[in-house]
Amino acid sequence: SSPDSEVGTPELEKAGLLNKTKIAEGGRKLRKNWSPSWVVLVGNSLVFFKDPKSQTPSSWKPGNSRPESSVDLRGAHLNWANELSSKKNVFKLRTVTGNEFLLQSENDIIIKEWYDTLKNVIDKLDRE
Ligand code: I3S
Repeated sequence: SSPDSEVGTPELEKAGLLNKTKIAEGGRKLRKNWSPSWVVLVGNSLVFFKDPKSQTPSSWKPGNSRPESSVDLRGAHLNWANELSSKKNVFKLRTVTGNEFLLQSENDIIIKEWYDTLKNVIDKLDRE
C-alpha cells in the first residue's frame, strides 16, 4: 500500500453538484430554501460549498473556496425521502446533532451514486 493510506488519507472521496436544503437545525424545523451546492465527501465529513458556478469536478481543489458548512457522518442517518418534496430523487441526511438536510439531483444515476457512497461511509463508521 502507498504511504498515504498508512497515515490515514481518506479512501473514499467524491465531489459534485447537488441541490440542497437544510430542513432542521438541532431538531428544530427550518423553512426549506433549496439551492445548488457543491458537495464534497472527504473522509468522514460531507462538506458544502457555495458558488457552485465557479466549480467543476475537474477544477475543484480543497483550497479554492471556503466551505459553507460541514457535516460529520458518524452516527448519521440516511433515507430516501421523496415524500418530503415535490422534487424527484431526494434523500434526507440527519446528523447526530439533529441537523437535517435534503439533497437532490434531477439525474437518477448521480443521486443513486451519492446515496450508495454515503450509505457505505455511514455503515463503515457504525461498525468501528
Ligand atoms: O415542503 P414545502 O413547504 O411545500 O416546501 C416548498 C416550500 O419550501 C417552497 O418555498 P416557500 O413556500 O417558502 O415559497 C419552496 O420553493 C419549494 O421548493 C418547497 O418544496 P419542494 O417540493 O420543492 O421541496
